[in-house]
Amino acid sequence: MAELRGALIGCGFFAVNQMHAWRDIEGASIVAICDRDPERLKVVGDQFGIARRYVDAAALFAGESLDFVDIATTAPSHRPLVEMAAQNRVPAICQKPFAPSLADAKAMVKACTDAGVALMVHENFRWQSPIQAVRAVLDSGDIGTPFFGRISFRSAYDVFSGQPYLATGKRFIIEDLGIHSLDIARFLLGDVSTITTRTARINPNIAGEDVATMLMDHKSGATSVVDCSYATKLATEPFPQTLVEIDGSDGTIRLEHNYRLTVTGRNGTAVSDVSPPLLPWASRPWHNIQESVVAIQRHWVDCLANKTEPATSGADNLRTLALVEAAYVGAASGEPVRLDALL
Ligand code: NAD
Ligand code: 89Y
Repeated sequence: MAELRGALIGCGFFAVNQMHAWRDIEGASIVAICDRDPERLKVVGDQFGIARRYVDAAALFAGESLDFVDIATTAPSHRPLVEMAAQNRVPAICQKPFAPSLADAKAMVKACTDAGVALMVHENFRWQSPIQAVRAVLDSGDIGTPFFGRISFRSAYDVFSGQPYLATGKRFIIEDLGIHSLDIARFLLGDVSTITTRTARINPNIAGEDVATMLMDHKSGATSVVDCSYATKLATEPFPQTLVEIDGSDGTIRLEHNYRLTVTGRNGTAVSDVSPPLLPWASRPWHNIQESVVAIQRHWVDCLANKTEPATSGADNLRTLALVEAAYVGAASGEPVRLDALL
């Protein structure tokens, strides 16, 4: 198969990981980049040796013949950029959060469906190797049918120095980080019928909530708790580890600090180390996330080659984004929110 020609739009904080990952992946390469900030364009262009540079996305689409575009900007620009990709018949990857509202996200899915182009949300946390290890245990049947789950992310890591916009939005942790935890809950326990949410803001220097606790009824009958916090000071800072507890009819799964996986099943208890590899360009503690970027982008190339729908397609991600919307509605009202009414 000829190498796929991709372009990256948005050369900011996280895009550097995506550029490193593209260099690791066979079958695709980034031939052009775009950022409305000339400084960011120069930094990333020089770092990765990309000569074809654009400050305007419309000019990028007009000037390049592309097999896909990788949109790594923040949420406000996602809808216009995805719609521009659809108009130009170019398959698109879009960073999370998919859109500022579910209505925007639905319009983006429709635009790509109508244009007949693939759309994948860069929802990478489910691609982390420790989370994939938990999924593999569930698939093995060793713990039987899951009836309870807890997906937990508690930290006091300073995310604001790298991503200052996170401190200024009315919405913070559910939209930024909890969105990943909610997606992991769907990945492990299936779709959700009802969510009940409580939030708090502990850090006085930010605008949004930095603590959220969500109780969910899954359509399978399982119950889960998704809890996340950026106000939790621990003896050992676990960022960016997601901890998982699953109880099943025949056993349990525990993914604990330092990627220790304990499975108690029909055949007794097994403990293993499911630490992600430290890729040559990666740096701790981000290596867990960085490895998942390679995995999701490789999946995208496979999907384009085989004409299959990505696991985190735009259509799939509507269900994760609906959980985010429902969580904010429920946090404001104090009431449980049914998901079917939103989708
Ligand atoms: P950033 O602000 O550092 O970078 C965004 C870049 O996009 C900026 O350089 C900006 O100039 C550019 N840009 C914005 N609108 C544009 C437009 N219309 N055309 C061209 N360029 C445009 O942001 P970031 O921290 O890199 O975050 C980007 C996205 O990645 C966010 O949605 C964030 O939530 C997400 N993110 C994802 C993960 C993950 O693990 N999946 C981790 C961190 C951030
Ligand atoms: O933006 C967030 C994400 O997606 O992963 C971690 C993060 O960078 C900060 O919460």
